[in-house]
Amino acid sequence: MSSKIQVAALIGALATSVHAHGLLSAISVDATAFTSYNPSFQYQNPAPEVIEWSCPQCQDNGFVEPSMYTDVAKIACHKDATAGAKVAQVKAGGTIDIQWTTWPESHVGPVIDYLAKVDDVTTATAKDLEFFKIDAAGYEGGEWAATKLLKNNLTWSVTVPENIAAGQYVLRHEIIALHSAGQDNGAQNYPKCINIEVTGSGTETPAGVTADKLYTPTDPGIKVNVYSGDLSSYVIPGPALFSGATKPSSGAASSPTPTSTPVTASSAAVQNNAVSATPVASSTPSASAGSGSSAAEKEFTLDTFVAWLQETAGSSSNERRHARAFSG
Ligand SMILES: *[C@@H]1O[C@H](CO)[C@@H](O)[C@H](O)[C@H]1NC(C)=O
Ligand SMILES: [Cu+2]
Repeated sequence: MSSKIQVAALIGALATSVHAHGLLSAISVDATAFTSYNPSFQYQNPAPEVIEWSCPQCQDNGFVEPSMYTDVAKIACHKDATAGAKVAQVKAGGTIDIQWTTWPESHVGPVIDYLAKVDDVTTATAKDLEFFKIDAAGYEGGEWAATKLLKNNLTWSVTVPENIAAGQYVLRHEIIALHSAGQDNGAQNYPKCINIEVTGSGTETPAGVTADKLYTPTDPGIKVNVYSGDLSSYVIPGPALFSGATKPSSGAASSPTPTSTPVTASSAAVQNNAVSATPVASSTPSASAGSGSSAAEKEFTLDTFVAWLQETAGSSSNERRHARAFSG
């Protein structure tokens, strides 16, 4: 059996067992808990009314891909999402804690938050939303924002800018997974939208852009190989951060642990199911192709190992990037 076939078999065997993306599990607005949306709501009558936008198509916990970036209905709040029926009140300067149900360790990338001001969030549609960026975290202190979120009990904290005008806003919270982003159309956007009503005496009304203007498939922060090169120069995609935004508080707050090579997993991330990639990877034709990213320098968990193998093998179909049973 050739080494190529062995690797392919291994990918097939492992990939089906390790991918599971998240939904939001909890939303806490100024310490008040709100119910998050679940795609199973579409089968309930009446469907629960929540502050999060509805996405019946999100049952696969899947993603929006770069080929959809110009389709505002897809990239704004996930595929054809519609406005939540409820609104959470929050003081300007207040905090929104967003918790995910789960997140695969391999799915590294930035975490970005936007606001869009609208008259009535409960009747807004995707194309009405003009987003300005209030929080953006990429690769800092040797760690991806998505990894910080994962370590922080799957939670990201967003601070509502103190000086923005009172009124209703859609908060767009997004993880962009970059584990396959070295390939064309390989980035994966996981946007979630939440209705809030900001109170206070702020006066700023930052200009925004509709979601179809946020990203392009070739942005340096979208089409990027995270297994090589200097990640500390990673450029977070999207428009500039609103000048009144507060520094991200959340996962970004603690434990900067720079590592010698950007792709080396931190020890905290290496769990009991860690595998050493060296024996298998040395039989992978492209594994030793320079640039400080050879397998010998890395330690993997099962999940990050599969992602790395897939990227190295150059597989490009969604089926390989994502076990069908879990994510589509
Ligand atoms: C993590 O989140 C879960 C679910 O919300 C909660 O029950 C648990 O107490 C949290 N753990 C920590 C360490 O905060
Ligand atoms: Cu995945």
